[in-house]
Amino acid sequence: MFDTLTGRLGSIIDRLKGRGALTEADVKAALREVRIALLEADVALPVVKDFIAQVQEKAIGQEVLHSISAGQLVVKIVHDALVEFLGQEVVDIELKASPPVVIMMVGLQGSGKTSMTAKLGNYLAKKQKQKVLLASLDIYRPAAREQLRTLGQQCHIETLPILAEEKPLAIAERALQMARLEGYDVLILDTAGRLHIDQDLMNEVVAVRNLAKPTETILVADAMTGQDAVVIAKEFNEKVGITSIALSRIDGDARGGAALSMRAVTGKPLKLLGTGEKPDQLELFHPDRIATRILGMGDVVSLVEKAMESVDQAEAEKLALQMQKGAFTFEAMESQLLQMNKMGGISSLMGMIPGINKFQDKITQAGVNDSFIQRQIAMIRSMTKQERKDARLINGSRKKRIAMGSGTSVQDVNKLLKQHRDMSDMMKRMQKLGKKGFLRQGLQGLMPHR
Ligand SMILES: Nc1nc2c(ncn2[C@@H]2O[C@H](COP(=O)(O)OP(=O)(O)O)[C@@H](O)[C@H]2O)c(=O)[nH]1
Ligand SMILES: [Mg+2]
Repeated sequence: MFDTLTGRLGSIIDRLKGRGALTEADVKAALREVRIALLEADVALPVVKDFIAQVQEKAIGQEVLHSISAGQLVVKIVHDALVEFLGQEVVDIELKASPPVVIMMVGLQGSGKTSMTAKLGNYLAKKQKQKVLLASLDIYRPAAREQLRTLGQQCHIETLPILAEEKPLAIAERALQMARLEGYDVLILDTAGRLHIDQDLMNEVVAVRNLAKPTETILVADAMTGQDAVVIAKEFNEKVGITSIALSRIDGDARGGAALSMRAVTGKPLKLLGTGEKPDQLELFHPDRIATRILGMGDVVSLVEKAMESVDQAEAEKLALQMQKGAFTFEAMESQLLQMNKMGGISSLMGMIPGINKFQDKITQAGVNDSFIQRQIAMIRSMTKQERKDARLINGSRKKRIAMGSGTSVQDVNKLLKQHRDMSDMMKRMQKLGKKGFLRQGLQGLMPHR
């Protein structure tokens, strides 16, 4: 799946060859391609719009490193946004409840529920060492229950014995009893589906839910589902309340849009992927792997990551060298500020520093935020070469000029100068601490004191 998306994004790389910061025009042009690619991949329109808006916000103004192209950077940004959209991390099937933990599979007919029931049962039994019971509540489709029994037998998982003429609720009741009496850890209920969403189906599923009180209600959907994905996901989530999503048939030629749409519309995590008809053809959902698969450009993404790392390292070493000479110039200060920006700005840096939460209020009070950093960079850029090397040159009229040039005030320039003094004092003290200590203190040194 995801082939068209991959092709589209490839052409973006070729076209965007610029250096420097990404301009709005660059980003807009690239995002037009991304938009078409997502629509071609069957991602629902409202989801596409949201996604594009998010990427745009992140991309504009990003600095392009020398060792990569603007196109490569855009791919990396799109990749990261995809990961965020798909849900950052792997979420396990929830088993924290008193046994038997009930898992209910819901979805349209033919979506792959019965197969997914067997796959999940097999996974929980083999990988998580759970004692699993499977039960089919599908009395409508001929031989639906036998289908589950056969699949169960293939992987040596117990299924509820089949009784003729039994209604779904009664089957659920009996399954619960058997699971309790015989000490099963997990009971998976495979419900019936209809070709289209209808009220009877929903009522039945809701009744089963109320009786069995599942810990997980997993919506199973065919990965080939196109624009319908949004309707299906919304409907099941609103009427039944789902806890997670499983996609079947990702081995087919599905374009993958359903994954993005369903996750975005429900906010519920994707957890399982069916990769074939057999009970062991199951993958846990890894957002980063899928994002990379969508882009088909894992190599580009890791290239950009490496480039970012090495540039940071080169910059840090250059700074350290300047520090050793005892000179903390505005150039050094600027490059430190730029690095902060590159790492996602002050807010994301804060998120990465353990224990920083305590100081969050103070930092906000002091007016330290991303636009504060931007203003500082602007002021430094309005200085002459000499001024950047020697702060003592900056007198009253120069301050006025710098303020004018950067769209700030003389007061702002004074603050910057004070901060630069504080930082260079600190840098001198810090030389003794070594590089690690320097980096840590260096960040703190950016905050205005008092
Ligand atoms: N290739 C492939 N076929 C699948 C997958 N999941 C289910 N199927 C097939 O799709 C058909 C319908 O699946 P089933 O589990 O019976 O759907 P249900 O009606 O929702 O229970 C069956 O022929 C399955 O073998 C999958 O991940 N890959
Ligand atoms: Mg079925």
